[in-house]
Amino acid sequence: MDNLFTVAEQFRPQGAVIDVREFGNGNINKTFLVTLDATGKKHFILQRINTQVFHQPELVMLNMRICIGHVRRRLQRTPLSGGRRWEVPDIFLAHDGRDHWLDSNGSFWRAISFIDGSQSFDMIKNIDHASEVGYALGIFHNLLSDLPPDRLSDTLRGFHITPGYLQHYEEVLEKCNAGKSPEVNYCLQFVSERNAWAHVLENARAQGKLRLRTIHGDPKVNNILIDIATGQAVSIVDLDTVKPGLVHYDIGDCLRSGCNPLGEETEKWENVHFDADLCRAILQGYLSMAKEFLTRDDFSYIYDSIRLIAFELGLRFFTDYLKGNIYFKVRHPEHNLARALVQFRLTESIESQETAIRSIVREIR
Ligand code: GN1
Ligand code: MG
Repeated sequence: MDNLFTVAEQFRPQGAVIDVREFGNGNINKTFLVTLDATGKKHFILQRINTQVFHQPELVMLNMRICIGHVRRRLQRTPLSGGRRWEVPDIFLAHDGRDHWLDSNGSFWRAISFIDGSQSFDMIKNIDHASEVGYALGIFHNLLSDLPPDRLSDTLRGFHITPGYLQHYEEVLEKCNAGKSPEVNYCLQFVSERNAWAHVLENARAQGKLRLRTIHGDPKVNNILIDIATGQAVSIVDLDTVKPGLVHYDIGDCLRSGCNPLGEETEKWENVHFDADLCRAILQGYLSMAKEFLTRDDFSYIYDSIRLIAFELGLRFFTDYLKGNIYFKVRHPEHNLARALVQFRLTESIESQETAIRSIVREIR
């Protein structure tokens, strides 16, 4: 890897680079915060895209540009009500005018602006934070609701198609000889009991009940930036997975992340639970912006989407554990197993509250 300062300097910074340090907790790409000696903006974000995951990073950048351009035009025409602040990152160009830079090893780098006065949290803090997280996803879907999804490329084939993850899991399982610890047995059993149901969203899509839209793909709590001064959501970042999909993937992902107060990295997986009050707050925030474009069928699959995306993420972590930790970055060999246990425990908690969750959806739709 080239010297990080050299990489940062490729993006024509308005000042001398004085610091580059790792930033955030991404599981796929590497993210750095660059600090400049400048009178104007003092920071920007530098990222190395994991090209083992994103095989066509140029298309990731193109999707991002289309999406940012669309949101900017919409906001110019109709600013958010109440003069609310909403930001989209700027993409910095490299010296050759491109939106990325390849280093001598072929690593793919890009730079975007840092949203001033904002911060993000790995875990949900309280009810107000939850409703802001939901509101942010609602704004995002609302602002992109008139962008035809076929304008965007499919930059990550199979992303959130649960039956595909199941098939991959079966293939991995056949080849690996996982030690049969009680935790591994729990996971094996957990997946086998939900095999048939896991097709629920893709079946609904095949039946024409749900349709593709432009989605974020990864609207978890720490991708939503909160204004330090007002506590309001000001941006949703990590636009790598913006592509055609079901909004249900996003709704499910936002809720599985936002309603798990212990967070997805907790070591106390037995204590993980799904908090229905946080769920109500997130959905209230979300639906205040999304009601107008959701259909009756969309509403009827919200419960399944929450259960499914928690299950799916558990399955993805567990498969990666069985495969030897290829996809998600890990800090130790059992890390993906621990993450899978968290998501499966969360799924169980969601299942045990099905009636309550369905009635929350009915109450606020
Ligand atoms: C990955 O890299 P990061 O943290 O933004 C993953 C998401 C998962 C998430 C779980 C492209 O996102 O799907 O929900 O980890 N992104 C990809 O934390 O697979
Ligand atoms: Mg991401």
